[in-house]
Amino acid sequence: MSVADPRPRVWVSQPLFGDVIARLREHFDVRTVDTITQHSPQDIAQALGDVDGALVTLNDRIGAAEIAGASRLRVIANVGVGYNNLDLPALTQAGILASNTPDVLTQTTADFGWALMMAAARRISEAERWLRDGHWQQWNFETLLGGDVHGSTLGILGMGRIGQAIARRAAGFDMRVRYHNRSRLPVEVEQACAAHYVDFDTLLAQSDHLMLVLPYTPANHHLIDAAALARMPAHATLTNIARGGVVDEDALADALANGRLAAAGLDVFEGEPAINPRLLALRNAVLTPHIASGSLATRRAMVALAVDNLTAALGFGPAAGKPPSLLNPGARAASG
Ligand code: 8YV
Repeated sequence: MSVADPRPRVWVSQPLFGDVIARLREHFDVRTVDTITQHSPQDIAQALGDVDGALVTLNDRIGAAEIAGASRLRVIANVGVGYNNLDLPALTQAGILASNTPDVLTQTTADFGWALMMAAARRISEAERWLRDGHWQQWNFETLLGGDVHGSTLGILGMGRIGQAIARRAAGFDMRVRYHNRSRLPVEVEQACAAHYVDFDTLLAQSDHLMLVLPYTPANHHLIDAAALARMPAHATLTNIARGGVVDEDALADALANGRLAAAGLDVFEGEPAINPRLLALRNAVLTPHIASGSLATRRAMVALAVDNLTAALGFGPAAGKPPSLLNPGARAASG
């Protein structure tokens, strides 16, 4: 008969770098899953039912129903800087700590946003498909002409860490940078990014290349709708590395199909991994499978930070009691 492990129990919802996750075994009884799984709400509720902590990803939605029976649960460590998969007020009210993984992915994600914008503006995916499909019979001066990135105006919607990292890249391309954010940044930060604050409508109207980097909340669901797209110049591109729900994809497909917008670079989709078929059919949409933070080093660093958060929240490791990126310190008060 095996003796039950008396240590705190943690659940790791997806297979993530095994050697990084192994660090959890120093302190905890760790439950893992073998294959990438789209857990049902019931499965999540069951998995959380008898653990002290969980390490989850954006595919795992955790709200009041999932934690209702989780009497031991003290922490949810999310792998990702975005945490719209978590119902933070519900977790806080239940006294459950939540954490995310900021900073470690900032530069990698900014690199990718830049690449996607460049690919959309310069028609890179479209050109490669065209070439592979055997259309290149003769060099032609007017083949696949795109829009310029250098010297143009970059608009950034959402000027957090990643937005600022993108703005700094623009200096090397002699771009003007405009941004809109919930709140205006301190002047020193604006100067460091050479970015000018404008209102939302001005951002839409002035951006040759608009980049979405804002956190997804119910308030900005379909913020980029038909009316917003109609305010953008027809030669503009739209790049989304935030969350798919920020954009009304049917309105975007209309704009791309009828020449109201030059191109889009999309790494995130409202129903991902399902993709709006209209977007799939458009030659001027560059589509990637939510990989903006996906360099090997960064994805490992994200999991490592989530491990640190989980370990510290449960009172172990060098930062015991002080998770490095806690989202809801108020949960402590709620749990008394
Ligand atoms: C992650 C992301 O890959 O950090 C985020 O918010 O969208 C991506 O970088 C994803 O969240 C992994 O769960």
